[in-house]
Amino acid sequence: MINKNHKFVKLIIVLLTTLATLIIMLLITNKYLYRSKASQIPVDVYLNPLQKSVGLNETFKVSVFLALPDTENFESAISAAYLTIKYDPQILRFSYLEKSADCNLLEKQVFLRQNQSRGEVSLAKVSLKRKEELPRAVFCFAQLSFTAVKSGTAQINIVPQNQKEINIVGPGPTTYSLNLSAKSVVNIKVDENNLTLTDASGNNLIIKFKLQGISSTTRTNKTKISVTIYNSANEPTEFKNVIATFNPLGFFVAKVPLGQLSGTGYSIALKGPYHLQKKFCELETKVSLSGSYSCNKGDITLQPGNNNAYFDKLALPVGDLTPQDGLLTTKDVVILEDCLENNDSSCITTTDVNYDGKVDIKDKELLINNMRNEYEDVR
Ligand SMILES: [Ca+2]
Ligand SMILES: [Ca+2]
Repeated sequence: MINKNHKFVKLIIVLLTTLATLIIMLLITNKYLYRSKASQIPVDVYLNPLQKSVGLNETFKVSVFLALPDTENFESAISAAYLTIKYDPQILRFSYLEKSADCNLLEKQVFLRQNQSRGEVSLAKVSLKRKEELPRAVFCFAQLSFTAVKSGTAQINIVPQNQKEINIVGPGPTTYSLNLSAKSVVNIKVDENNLTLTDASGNNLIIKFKLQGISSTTRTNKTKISVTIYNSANEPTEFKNVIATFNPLGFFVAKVPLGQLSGTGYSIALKGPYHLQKKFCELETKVSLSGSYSCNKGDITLQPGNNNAYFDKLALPVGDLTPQDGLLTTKDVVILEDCLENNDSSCITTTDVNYDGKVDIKDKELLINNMRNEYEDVR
C-alpha cells in the first residue's frame, strides 16, 4: 500500500514537472516569438495620389504616408525616418519639399539630397517630441512637389530596403522594416496638351506659346509677357507682367486669371519682353503653309473654368526692345548694338533675346532678320 502511494506521488511529481517545463518552454517560446515579431514591425508606405494625369510644366504634390500596425503601444511609435524616393528624371523633376503642417509630424528635417540625373530624393526627418507625442498609426511623413517636364508616363516609388540605406526608428528598442506594395507607387501620365495647372482655380486662360529663337534657356526659365484680351466690341483688357514658364520641349505656358470675362467674339494679343505683339483669333492657331498667321475678327469663346489656348504654332517675333514702342525700328537695333558682347546684368536683361545668357551676334541676327518682314499686330 505504501509502495502504491509512493508510486502515485512519484507519478504526480513527474506530471507536475513536465507541466511546469511545458509552461516555462511555452513562456520562453512566446517571449522569443514576441521579440522576433517586435524587431520586425512592418511599416507600410502609401503614396498619394496613386494615379495622376498632369500637363506639361504642371507642378503636383505627392504625399508619403507611413502606417504602423500597432496604434496603442507608445514604444512602437516613429521618431525618425530616412527614405529615398525614386522618379523618372526624363519626365519629372523634383521641385521642392512642401512645408505643410499636416505632413510635418516628424518636424525636423535633417537631410534632403536630390540627384536629378538619377531621379532620386533622399530625405531624413526626426521628431524632437516626447514619445507620447510621436506619430503612430497612419501619418504623413512628407509631401514632395514634382514638375512634369516631358510628355509620357512615369512612376514615383520608394526605394526598397535591400537597395538603399533605409531607416525607420522609434523611441524604444523596437526596429522596423519597410513594407512596400502597389500603394507605394504613383503612376503619372504627362500629356503635353493638358495645360490644366494645379493652382488654376476659378476662370483662367492657359496659354501655350513660343518665343522666337528659344529652344532652350540657360539664363532663366521664367519670363513675363503682356496679354491683351479684346471683346467683340474691340475693347481691351490688359494683363501685364504675366509670368510664363519655359518647358524644355521649347514652349512657354502662362496663366491669365479671366475673372468675369466670358462669352464669344474675343481675340487675344501676346507681347513678349523683346517681342512684337501677335494677335490670335482662335484658341488653336492654324498657320498657313508658309508658317505665317494673321487674323482680324476674334472668334474665341471663353468659358467658365479653364480655357486652353494653343498659340504655339508660330513664335512671337523678336523685335521690340525696352523701352518698347510697339515697333521694330533702328532704335531697337541701336539698343542691341550698344550691348553687343557686353554681358553686364542690365545688357543681359534688355537685349539677350534668345535667353542664352550673353548678348552676341545671334541676338542681333534675330532682330535684323525680322526688320524685313515683321510688323506688330494691332487690334
Ligand atoms: Ca521698338
Ligand atoms: Ca543671347
